[in-house]
Amino acid sequence: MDTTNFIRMMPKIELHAHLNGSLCTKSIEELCEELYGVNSNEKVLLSKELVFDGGNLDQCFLKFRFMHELTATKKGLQLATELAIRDFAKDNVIYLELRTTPKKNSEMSKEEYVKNVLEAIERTMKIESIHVSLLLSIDRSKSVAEAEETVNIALQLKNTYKDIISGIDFSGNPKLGNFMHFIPVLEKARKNDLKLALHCAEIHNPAEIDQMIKFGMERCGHGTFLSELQLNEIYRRNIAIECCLTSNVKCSTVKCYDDHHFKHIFNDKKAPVILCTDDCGVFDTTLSNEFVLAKNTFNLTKNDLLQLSLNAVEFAFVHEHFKHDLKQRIRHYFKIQTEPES
Ligand code: 6MZ
Repeated sequence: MDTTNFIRMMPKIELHAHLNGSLCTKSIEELCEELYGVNSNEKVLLSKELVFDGGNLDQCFLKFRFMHELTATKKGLQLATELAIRDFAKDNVIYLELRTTPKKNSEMSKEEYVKNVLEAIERTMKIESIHVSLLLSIDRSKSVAEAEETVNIALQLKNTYKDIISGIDFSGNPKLGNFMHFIPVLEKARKNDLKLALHCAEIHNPAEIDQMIKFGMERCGHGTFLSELQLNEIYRRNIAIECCLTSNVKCSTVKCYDDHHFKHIFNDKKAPVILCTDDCGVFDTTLSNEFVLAKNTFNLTKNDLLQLSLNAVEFAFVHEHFKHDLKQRIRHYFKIQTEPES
């Protein structure tokens, strides 16, 4: 089996995927057809709307407006959730942590938004062989009151959906909002057993990065601009770094793949690394593609691929017994695929 196929068939773990960024062109077309009944010419135009060919973070954030329109109805949101999960399952992702920002609109309150996503997750898990957890995202460009509402919804629904709701993500345009203002809300989440995945060091902002590391988190999203001192602290605190190669290069926070911080952090064992897609629809990628990219750019061995997969399990927001199952499935795949056929 060649490496690309080996990676494609490999049971994978995705821990950093924004729902509205994870709709591929085909899913967007299916959504548009279902919601508006658009014809094929219109579909081509819509696909062009979706994919982000490259630019800066601000330009990338404009893309989400289009997806947010599509998921502003119960029908659109549920279908989008199903389609996103289906695509990860097709790529042999066996455990997915999806994250999304609860949004209020004329049809739904924020709580109803979350309930619709949860319903779609439960339904899709019965059809696809994938386990899905949900992180609720705090958008740092919005108010602290909105963040508080999001944490309260997570806490309220956690009892009913205890195997699905697992934590809080802190995301949104990193140039906006002040992290310090969100500390009391994030502290409340942590005190109530919600795990934290914070977008940290996606841009060069040393003071904020120090504040975030000091506050603590289970996983650091991106970690692009961590200094050596900050990396040492990340290591000491056993925080994993979610590396999103295509996302960083397309948003120009990293110049090219060869220069990606993955190389230093993974090769020099600076901190546990996890490979993730971020927004596989917007960046036109898959988790398999990210693994192939990493393997080819950084000359990874099969052992490295195994290590990256096991890192992801170790830092997943799930119970120990489920981690054990996931690790067994991954190890089994590597064992049977690397042994010579009899
Ligand atoms: C920070 C990002 C992001 O929540 O509507 N999001 N936040 N950095 C990134 N790097 C490119 N990519 C996506 O999914 C889309 C939302 O996720 C966050 C942004 O807040 C974006 O609006 P949901 O499902």
